[in-house]
Amino acid sequence: MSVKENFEVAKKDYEKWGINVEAVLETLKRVPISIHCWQGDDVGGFEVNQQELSGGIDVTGNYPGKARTPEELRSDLEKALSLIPGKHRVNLHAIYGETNGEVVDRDEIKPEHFEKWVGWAKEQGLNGLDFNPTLFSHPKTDDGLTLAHPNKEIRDFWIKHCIASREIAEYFGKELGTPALTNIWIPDGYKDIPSDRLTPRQRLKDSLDQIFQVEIDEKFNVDAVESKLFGIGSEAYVVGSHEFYMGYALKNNKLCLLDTGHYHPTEMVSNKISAMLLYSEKLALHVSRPVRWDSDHVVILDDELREIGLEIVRNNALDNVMIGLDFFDASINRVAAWTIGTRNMIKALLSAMLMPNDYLKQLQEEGNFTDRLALLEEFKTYPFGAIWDYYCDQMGVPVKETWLEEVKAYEKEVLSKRT
Ligand code: RNT
Ligand code: ZN
Repeated sequence: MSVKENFEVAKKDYEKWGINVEAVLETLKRVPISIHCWQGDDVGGFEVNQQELSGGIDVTGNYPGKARTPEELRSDLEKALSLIPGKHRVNLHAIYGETNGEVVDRDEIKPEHFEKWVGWAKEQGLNGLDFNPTLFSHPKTDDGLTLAHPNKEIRDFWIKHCIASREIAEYFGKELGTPALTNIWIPDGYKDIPSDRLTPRQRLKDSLDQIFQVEIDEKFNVDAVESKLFGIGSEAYVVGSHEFYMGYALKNNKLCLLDTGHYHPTEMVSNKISAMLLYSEKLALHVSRPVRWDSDHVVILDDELREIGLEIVRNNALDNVMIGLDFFDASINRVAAWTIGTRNMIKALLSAMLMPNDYLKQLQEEGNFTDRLALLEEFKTYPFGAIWDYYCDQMGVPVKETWLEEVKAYEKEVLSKRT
């Protein structure tokens, strides 16, 4: 049977439950995922004085073919984008600017260093660009502290960097007609039990206040702050914890960015979305996959990803949750990593849209937990794959695993020639 024939049969199963499959696919088309550029080169960036990755994050593996230049990174992104259905965004970090061989320190970065990215985004018809100041992999982060540093000069340097970053994002927003999300994540913390948890947090709060004092129209830039539980070298204490940023964001009208790898192992981001959206119109995600000490494995279609999809979809929050990805794996083909993770994110949304969500809510309200559990389980084996395949086909991207052949060909022709 063809993709279309399979679809027609599968569609009937969903229609029995009042699910309008065609309408679902129309909605799905309009959901942008912000794809992180840093999977393509192991969070290296293109600074002239490139520093080793730091900040308590790590990339393991040495799969050949990582992008060495902005051109290579854009070409790899284009390949991945051609294998992912829909119109998406690209998320840049400050270290991905292009300075023409000139040394430009982080406090001096300007929109002009990102002109090529903007030109490329237009040419590719991207949904938009997002941005992140880079407060790691720099001599001024050597002791693991940035915006909470005891030394004012160091704090001021990073404050300047964050303001410069927001201005670059503003430029993206103006050029591309969609606000860029600027997400601040800092590594600040301590390896061992602190003797003062408060003072660094007071300093971080003050630094953020200074950064956000510079007003930027929300039509062009929206700010987010990302918390973390621990990192390598900050095992005992992280200044920017969840409570810290949740309080800060709510009080100052900023977005909380929840990274799914930044919580205790049994603490789920899916459970936080409905709670946070009661108090904040919007929130942002870094969808990732924690595995033991690492928070950044490639996203797979696991229970938590599906649950995140459900929470966004059944609460009508597609316009309220800015979905971004954050993983980096250097042990597999990097274009494949992007493709796998992003396709999975979209699959999770689609599978959530193909559930009788209103009826399931009603069953819960009526206390009919038997029917609820039975249906939730039966829907797991509904012919979701046939709908997904048809969607890919309609969107002009490879169906099923055929995308892998394209990645292999690209590896042979392009990636394997890089040394
Ligand atoms: C680190 C944070 C942060 C980074 C990126 C590169 O734990 O998740 O978002 O992964 O900024
Ligand atoms: Zn993150």
